[in-house]
Amino acid sequence: MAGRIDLLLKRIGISIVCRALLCGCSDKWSEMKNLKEKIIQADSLEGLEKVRIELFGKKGLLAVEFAKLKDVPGPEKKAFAEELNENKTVLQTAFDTQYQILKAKEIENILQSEAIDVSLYSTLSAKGALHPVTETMDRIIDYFVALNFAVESGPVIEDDFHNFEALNLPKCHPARDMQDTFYFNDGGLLRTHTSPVQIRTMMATKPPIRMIAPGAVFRRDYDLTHTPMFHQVEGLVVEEKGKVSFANLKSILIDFLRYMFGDVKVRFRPSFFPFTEPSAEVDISCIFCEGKGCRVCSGTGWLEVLGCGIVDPNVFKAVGYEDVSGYAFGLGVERFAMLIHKIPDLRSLFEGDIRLLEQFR
Ligand code: 2U9
Repeated sequence: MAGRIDLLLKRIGISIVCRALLCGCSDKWSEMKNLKEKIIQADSLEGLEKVRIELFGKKGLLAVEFAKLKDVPGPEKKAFAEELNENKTVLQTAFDTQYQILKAKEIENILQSEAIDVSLYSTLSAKGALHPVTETMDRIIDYFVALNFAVESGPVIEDDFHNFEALNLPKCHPARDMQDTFYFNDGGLLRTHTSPVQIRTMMATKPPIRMIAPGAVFRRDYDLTHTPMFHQVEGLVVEEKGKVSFANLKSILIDFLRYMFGDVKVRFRPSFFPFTEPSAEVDISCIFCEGKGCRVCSGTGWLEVLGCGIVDPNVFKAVGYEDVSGYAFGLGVERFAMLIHKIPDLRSLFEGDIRLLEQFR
């Protein structure tokens, strides 16, 4: 043991005199010597801390010895104090050295126990994936961007003019009930479609216009196929009067729907929207039964996917456009995502259940 102490003391550069002091020359210091042994033998930081308290603590050995100084007779006081201080230095150095040794050991143990073998093969993968609605939205946007449509956005909190009035939906118009609205007390509302973005774009720029408006919209609806918040992509093309026709609208939408759903038949059914005249609803042949009739298409062989029409002149009047014609269309992104990914309940898209999302990795 004396050999080990000697070795350590040499390592920490303690003087021969001090070693003599600590290595058992004086009985007076035997307790300190024991504590120094304890320091060197401490094999954990907790153990070392206990020795520190015994030695350097408020009521520790050194404090007790220093307190005795006042009772040492005058001629011996200086030697006593010097010896005490030298011992204190030696013990402190021994303590610091042992602390560093034990701390290094502790770090080494942590590094070893927490080491990750990066070469190990793992079947567990926490790879992320785009939400099916985002992915479908991106695909739709990509199509129209490739055709040089600008992508526009606008506020989600709207006013009556941009959401209804300018779109040929005057107050008390029964068609307003088609889109049950969330209102704020000050008359503001959550937009029920992205059409106000087209109104704002037209009011801010001159024709021609070729734009899509993707974004979240809000309606008071909640069932298997409706959620209070969903996403739309609407499109608008405005040109000089006579330059666009329903034929242009048909051709672009047929191409778009085949890009989204593959080799489907497309049909246009006459319909009504306040902002377009004439208007049509657009169906594709059922992608589940190829038009034979199944549960998803309610036996009809057709799936309704979007609405469209020639922009009503009243809309152009509201934004101050003259001598123009245009077409517009609108679709629900969730409906597209449900059909593409065969998701039966729309609400599952918004539950944030990782098991659903994992299927789209
Ligand atoms: C302006 C002029 C015309 C946008 C249009 C539809 C037809 C349509 C629905 C599809 C499913 C909404 O999400 S959905 O419920 N949309 O059928 N949307 S025409 O027409 C416009 C828009 C803006 C200035």
